[in-house]
Amino acid sequence: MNKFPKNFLWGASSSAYQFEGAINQGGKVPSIMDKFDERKNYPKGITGFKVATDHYNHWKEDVALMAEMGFKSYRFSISWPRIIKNIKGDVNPEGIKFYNDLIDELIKYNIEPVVTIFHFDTPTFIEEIGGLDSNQFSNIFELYAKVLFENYGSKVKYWLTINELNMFAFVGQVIGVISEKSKASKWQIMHNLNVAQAKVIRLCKKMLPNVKIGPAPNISSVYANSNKPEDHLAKLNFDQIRNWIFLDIVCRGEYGTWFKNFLKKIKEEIIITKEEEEILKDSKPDFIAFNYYSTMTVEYVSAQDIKKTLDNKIDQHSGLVIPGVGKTVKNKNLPKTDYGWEIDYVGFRNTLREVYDRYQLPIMITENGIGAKEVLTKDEKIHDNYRIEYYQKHIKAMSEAISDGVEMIGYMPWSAIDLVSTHEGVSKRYGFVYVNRDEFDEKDMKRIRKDSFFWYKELIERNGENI
Ligand code: BGP
Repeated sequence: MNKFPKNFLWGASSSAYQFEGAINQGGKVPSIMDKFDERKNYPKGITGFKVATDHYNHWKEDVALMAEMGFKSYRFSISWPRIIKNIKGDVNPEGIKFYNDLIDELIKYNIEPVVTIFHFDTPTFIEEIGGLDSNQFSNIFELYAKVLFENYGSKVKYWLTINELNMFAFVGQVIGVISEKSKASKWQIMHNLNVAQAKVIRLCKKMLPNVKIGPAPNISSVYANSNKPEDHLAKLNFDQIRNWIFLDIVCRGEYGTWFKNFLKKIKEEIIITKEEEEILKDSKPDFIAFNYYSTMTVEYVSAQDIKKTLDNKIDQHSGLVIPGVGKTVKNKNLPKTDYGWEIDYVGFRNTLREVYDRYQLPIMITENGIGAKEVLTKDEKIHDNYRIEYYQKHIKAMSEAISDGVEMIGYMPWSAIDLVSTHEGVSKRYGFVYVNRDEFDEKDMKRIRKDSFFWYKELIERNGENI
């Protein structure tokens, strides 16, 4: 019982713009993230992404650390603006070489590369065609993906389409992924991304029939705050809006009836062409990858009352309010991280069960983890027992989901090495390896193994047994 499969992909994750830095090196063109910290609503006192934790100049050392931990896989994203130079689609050879070298180095250590095609860092040249608002977005995205498939298709067996397409739609402004110039509704942006995702899945199947590709949304069980029937209804509706519409469209090829009616009710329209309908039907994934941090608890509030009850912290896990449907509330049964995210390992098992029951596809976890403020001890150590405890409980919950019957391929928590948070700076640390820099003092970027590094290494050696 509770056995992890023999070839289980133990590893960890990162994303290009949060890890690489080097925004002006190697022929990279600007991305929407390069100047995120110069926007009016960017929180004060925290760094942006210009230098990040300088993986671009430390990649060999970083891969060696992953190999030392015994990683079987590493999930990272390719930076679109490092690969493509302009709207015409001209390719940057230096960018191609950077990821070729990285992939070769991983393979040298028998680490399976798991590649996210697009993780938030839209090149600014996309604005020339109207950015994510435009129905041309999917064509430009497809051209970029083609370059990746041509260059890395023989070496990369696992591809992920778009990171957290659902968070793009819901908290895009907070995590900086939506341009300030954008005018389209969140639902139209969601749809444009869904079409882009479908086109790339279809292209992948055509060009690389032997590799596997899947989506990577942020999914979590939703609880009703009470046993009031209205709260249960809010839960069912939030399930749809937060989770299922994003997986239904990619796994079943269409938006469900509830969602179509909901759009009519709120007088929102998404423009879907006949051609898009066909593409969406014709592009099914091989597996589901998802990111899991926390569950969501909701209650019903009427459309009239909703303004009075707004929670002012809006991010990936709180502050979601949908008029006439309900709003997120705190779950008093759950402890929280330093940054206020609820910790729910039983919820992890529940979420795995729900996703598997609904779609019956193998599952890969591409993010899970705890963000914490950490300070080096005098002898340069990080005693992160809270992280060990967090992972121990989540991995145990995952092993229980396996004995419940869920088919799991891999676990790649966030993050391999410290990097910069989407909107809370570099002090919100997630890695197994500490990087010696502060918000504005870049110091020496020295890599230092945390206590969790040694714990995870041992866990991988035992293939998660006796967790
Ligand atoms: C997910 C994103 C990641 C990552 C993580 C932690 O939503 O896919 O890019 O950053 O959350 O979130 P944060 O950086 O906001 O702490």
